[in-house]
Amino acid sequence: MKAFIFDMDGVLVHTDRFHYLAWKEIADARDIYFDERINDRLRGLSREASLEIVLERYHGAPLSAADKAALCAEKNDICRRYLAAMTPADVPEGVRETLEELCARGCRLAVGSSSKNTKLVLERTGLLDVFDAISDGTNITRAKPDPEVFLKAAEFLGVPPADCAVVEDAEAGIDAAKAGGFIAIGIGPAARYEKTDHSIHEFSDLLTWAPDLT
Ligand code: GL1
Ligand code: MG
Repeated sequence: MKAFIFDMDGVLVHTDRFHYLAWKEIADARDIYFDERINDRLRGLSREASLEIVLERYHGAPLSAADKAALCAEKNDICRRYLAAMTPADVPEGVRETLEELCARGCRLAVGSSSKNTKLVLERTGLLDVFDAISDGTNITRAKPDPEVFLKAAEFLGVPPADCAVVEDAEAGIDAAKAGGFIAIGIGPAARYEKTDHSIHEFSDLLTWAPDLT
């Protein structure tokens, strides 16, 4: 293992809460039933794919592509207000220290996130400089469970997928990692998923998997 590729939302930072609140506001305003269980199905999916799941409970007039684009834009505006208010204090304990230790051991580090707000979040939380490469929703055409976002991250790092571990909290992300030929490490909900190669409970547990390449 020479490199680690991290999903962002739900792994590096708990922005999943902000995505939930934004979708909840969109849904409530239109009498669409939405709860945390439905929200769990959105993990790792693109904004557009998430909307389709939210709309499963929509019973109003048919929506055009332009209506759906407007809903996605409105959700993003709400969400970005939360994301823009983030600070380094929003990085869970142990995350920054673990990333720095992986760096010190000579491991290459990348982010692989479907989010188009990846750079905003990493800037606000002071994590941007820790990574050698960022692959996100702005450089892909197919979101997870397609492996494109991780394959691009590996390409940016110059490390073959078989030598990279992907760290994910979402089943869609574990599926993407396996489809791309990566080692899949699951945390949170993905730690209980049968396709996960290794499960961790704390972010710092990664140090037990990380080689010292120095
Ligand atoms: C999109 C979705 C989010 C989440 C991220 C991936 O982010 O909207 O709910 O699934 O992808 O973690 P964004 O809207 O920031 O592009
Ligand atoms: Mg995630």
